[in-house]
Amino acid sequence: MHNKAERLKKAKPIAPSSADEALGGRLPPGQTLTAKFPILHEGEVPRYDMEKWRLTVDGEVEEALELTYEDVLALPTSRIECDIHCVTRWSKFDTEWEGVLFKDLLSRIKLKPEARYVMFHADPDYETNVPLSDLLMDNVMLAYRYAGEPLTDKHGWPLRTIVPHRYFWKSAKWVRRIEFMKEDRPGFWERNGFHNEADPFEDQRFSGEALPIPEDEWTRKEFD
Ligand SMILES: Nc1nc2c(c(=O)[nH]1)N[C@H]1C(S)=C(S)[C@@H](COP(=O)(O)O)O[C@H]1N2
Ligand SMILES: [Mo]
Repeated sequence: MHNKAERLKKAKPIAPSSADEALGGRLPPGQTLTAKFPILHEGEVPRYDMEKWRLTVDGEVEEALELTYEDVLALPTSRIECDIHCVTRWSKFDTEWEGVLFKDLLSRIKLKPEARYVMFHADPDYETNVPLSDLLMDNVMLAYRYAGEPLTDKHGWPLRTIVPHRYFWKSAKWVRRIEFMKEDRPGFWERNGFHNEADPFEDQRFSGEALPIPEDEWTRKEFD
């Protein structure tokens, strides 16, 4: 008697089968939404003498670059809005960043044809690897402002990367060197049991057996 559309119109609203549906498919599996901004890193927050600070771009490039902070600020500025997802199970929606799109930096560099992967080197002694093809998207950036303010030191001032479509450990705070590579090489967490690709929507957390991270661990960290 009724076609499907009619039936749907008459049906009482039903509870979404999962919280994720209510969130419009934006929350990856196993993640919890937070409004606060957790602060996570290994080691101490670095301090800089900005006169001496440089961003090095090297590896499979025709000519290596050494950029001062002024050089970085003089590159075209863009603004992005994105959701971020940490492997310790927190996600934060609608974060706003300002900085230089990776593809705008790339347009200033002559890559060697062999360049296919990138290692981001950061303080203190942090590395993370991403395929070059992944960095060409419109929302991958070297950020120096968050939510309309300069980055705070704990969130990566003076410069951090934002790679929104990968778990947040792929977004290096305090980035100092961008190395283009022929072959892929694992970074810090990638060598320590975490997934090389790290796609939150594919639940790519670990390279082997799941590591025992307590589900509420992130709630005990520092926030702002
Ligand atoms: N240099 C550096 N960058 C880093 C890390 C780190 O330990 N050192 N931790 C990563 C991880 S695991 C996460 S979740 C995010 C946290 O960024 P936030 O403190 O701004 O939330 O930074 C990433 N970038
Ligand atoms: Mo993380």
